[in-house]
Amino acid sequence: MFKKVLIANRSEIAVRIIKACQEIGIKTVAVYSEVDRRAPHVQLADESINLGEPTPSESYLNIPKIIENAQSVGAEAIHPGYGFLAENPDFAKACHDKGIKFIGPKPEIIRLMGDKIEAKKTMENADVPVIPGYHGEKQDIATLVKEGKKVGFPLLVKATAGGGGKGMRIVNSEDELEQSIESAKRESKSSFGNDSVFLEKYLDKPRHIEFQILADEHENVIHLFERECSIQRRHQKIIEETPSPVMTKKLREEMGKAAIAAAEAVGYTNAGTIEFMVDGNLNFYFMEMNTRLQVEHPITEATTGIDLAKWQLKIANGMELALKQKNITQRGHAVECRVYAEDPSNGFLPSIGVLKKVEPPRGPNIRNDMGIETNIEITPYYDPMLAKLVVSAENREESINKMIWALSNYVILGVTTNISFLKKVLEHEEFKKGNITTHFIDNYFEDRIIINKGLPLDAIIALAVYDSLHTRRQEVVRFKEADPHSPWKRVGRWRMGV
Ligand code: MV4
Repeated sequence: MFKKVLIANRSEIAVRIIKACQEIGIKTVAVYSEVDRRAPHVQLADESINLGEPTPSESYLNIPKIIENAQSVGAEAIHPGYGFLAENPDFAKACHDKGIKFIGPKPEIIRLMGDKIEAKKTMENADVPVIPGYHGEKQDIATLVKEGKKVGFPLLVKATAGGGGKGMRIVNSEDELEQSIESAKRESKSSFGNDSVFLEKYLDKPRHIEFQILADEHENVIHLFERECSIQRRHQKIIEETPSPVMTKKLREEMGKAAIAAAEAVGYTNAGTIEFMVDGNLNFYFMEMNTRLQVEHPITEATTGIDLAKWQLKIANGMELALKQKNITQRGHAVECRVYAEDPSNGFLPSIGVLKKVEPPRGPNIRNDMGIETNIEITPYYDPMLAKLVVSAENREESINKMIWALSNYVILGVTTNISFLKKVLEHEEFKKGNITTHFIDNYFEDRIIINKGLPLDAIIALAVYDSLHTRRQEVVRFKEADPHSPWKRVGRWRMGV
């Protein structure tokens, strides 16, 4: 096994990966920027390296700095987590060129999957269903307009280098087509430095359902079932669950087969995710492949008992998958909520400040993946996700109710969070019935959500102080009564103000 691994990331995912390494006996090296000096991932790691300025390009995105440091501390491998450098083929290649194992697939596969047109063509050739549309080489406006008319309306224009809604346009009729293509191209050019686009039929009642796969370096590929990720806000997932409420045994078998075919088509290795769109008639289509460990991986771990982060390390070290598809089973139901430092009553604006108190809910089958703790400062430099809360139970209804309980018992003071908003989504009748699409939040919620924010922070602190004093006084009284020699025995009813 590797003796030392560098984790090129921060927050909860860095913590998650460091723990996986430590369980196998691998020494860990954290990297951090100035503002993360005291962050949990730095405290937990065996060694840590200061990357300097907090700006991502200076720190967590700084390829030469990270690689030089990995070499100087003697790390044999780098785990990129998600985001930052996780799907950057140049980084994977740079690791490889310096003799450092990149924990993920080969650079060429990351590059291929980053090009959405090439990815779709590859999948089409492997008989994996893709969303009907135009994903050809020709990028002149006349060709795109002609092809768009063939696709029909409504359609979507999407950026070839994109993902996550950037450079995307909905086109409802022929007269909007040319303008939408041009503006999608402009946005793609400025966001990705590449103006290539493709066209897709706009699916009705779409759901985002993805399959987790694991592939070793000896041509074994397995899938670990699906995750339902339709609950998104501005193309950010906020609640994920498994199994999907629409999944049937037959559909799961078909989609699982397609997911494995997709991975095999490119000679994929390590952990990956095949994203599908499923329409209202349960037709499924390949959308894209994520070549990383995902934010929502814990719900798969909770229902299969398989540790994905540890398998990433074992696979990267050349180990063969001991797991056979027929032996992988799913038990119960799991839900994940992403807790963000943002204000639902103010357009979900990020909220910054020092965390005065962090006390997550605890209990059986409750998992908290966190990169925060009391006294940590939330700055504007990075993603405002604070933590992930994952619960599991026997079935969907129980795990939703458990999640509502857990969110109700989550204490974060110092910044505004989306916790009350998450609860409102889980309490929605249509959500409870499993009637969800990628447009659920847009359909049922406004951008400004009136939420009972509770008491102001000062009042909460005053109450907390009062409460702790009150508790101590009771303890003193109990102590007094238990011990006949207590000095309190001699002071009668007089007490200091404790
Ligand atoms: C779609 C779609 C419907 N049909 N593709 C792509 C990026 C992802 N974050 C959203 N995407 C979608 N792709 C086809 N063929 C619906 C979405 C979609 C969406 C589209 C427009 C406006 C808001 C949306 C929210 C979630 C998903």
